[in-house]
Amino acid sequence: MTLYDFFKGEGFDFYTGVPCSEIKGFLRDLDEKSPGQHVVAVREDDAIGAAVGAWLGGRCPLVYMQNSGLGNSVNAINSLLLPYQIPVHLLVTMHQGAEHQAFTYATTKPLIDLLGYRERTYFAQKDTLEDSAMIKGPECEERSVRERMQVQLPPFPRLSQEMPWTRKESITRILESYDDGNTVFVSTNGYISREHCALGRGLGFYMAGSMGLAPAIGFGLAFARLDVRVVVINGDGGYLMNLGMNATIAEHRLPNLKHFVLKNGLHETTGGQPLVDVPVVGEVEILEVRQGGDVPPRISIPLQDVAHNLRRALWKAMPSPAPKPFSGST
Ligand SMILES: Cc1ncc(C[n+]2csc(CCOP(=O)(O)OP(=O)(O)O)c2C)c(N)n1
Ligand SMILES: [Mg+2]
Repeated sequence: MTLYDFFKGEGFDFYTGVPCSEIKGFLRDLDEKSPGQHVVAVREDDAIGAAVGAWLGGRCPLVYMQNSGLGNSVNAINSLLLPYQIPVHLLVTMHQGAEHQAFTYATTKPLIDLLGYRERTYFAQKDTLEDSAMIKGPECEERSVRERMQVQLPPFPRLSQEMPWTRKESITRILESYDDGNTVFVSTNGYISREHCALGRGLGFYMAGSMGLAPAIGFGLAFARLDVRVVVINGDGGYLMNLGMNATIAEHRLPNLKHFVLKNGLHETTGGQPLVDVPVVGEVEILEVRQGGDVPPRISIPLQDVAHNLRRALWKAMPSPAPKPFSGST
């Protein structure tokens, strides 16, 4: 059985990752046979973020990576997948051969064990899985593949640029302007998600850790669910940490995704250390935000409830097969 047939049979219906030659047959199959379910990422942690978004939207995601990409993924596993209990499965290739790969090869499985991620990790070499008997299958409500439903959504309204507002005023204005009952707000870690959570309006995903991945999560959700609008509320620190994701977002041109960056010129949450200026990469709206102001309350909600309740709410809002399935390459 090919890797492609195996994973399809397991019920996976969203695939993303950074390519490795060990699984080139699998990747070719994905491109040929599963348009609308495969996104090539530029970093492995971006892929994990996108997989989280897709899972929130009702998909069963698989993230593939070369073992050298596991190092890029540790924070996403530790501060996103594990605390929110989001069952993203990994396919890690055991690439080896060159001298510089020896250390990575030797530490890949111990690292997965240390992270406590063995039961959701498949290992592969040369387009073949190593024994996968100990891997839990995807825990999805339905194993049948959901089509991406193209639904005519109203365009995003424009936010007027009278500035600068405080962080709280800016977030309030974004929530008020975009909350139509069908919009999910994804906010970056630190003061921004704390403020967003305290304001508690609309459907929300409050990122506690995984700095830099808010746009990846928003992208995965918007990609999986063309019938839902997604607004990402990022900080300039979070944005600068991961500019590559914006290039991926620009390439896919999703009409249902909006990305705001609240620019205060600081890492304000960690005490106000200065930041370099933000370049505009792709479709991003940069809002000047006044420095200082009130410190928002700490988030004290169970993180797994945030993720699982949001997925349930979005699952209920899954369009029935009335709208036309979308098969293009948005
Ligand atoms: C990988 C990682 N590095 C550092 C931190 C510490 N940290 C938390 S919030 C934050 C600043 C975020 O800056 P920005 O996105 O501009 O938001 P602001 O605090 O300015 O509102 C930092 C550096 C972290 N959480 N994760
Ligand atoms: Mg900032």
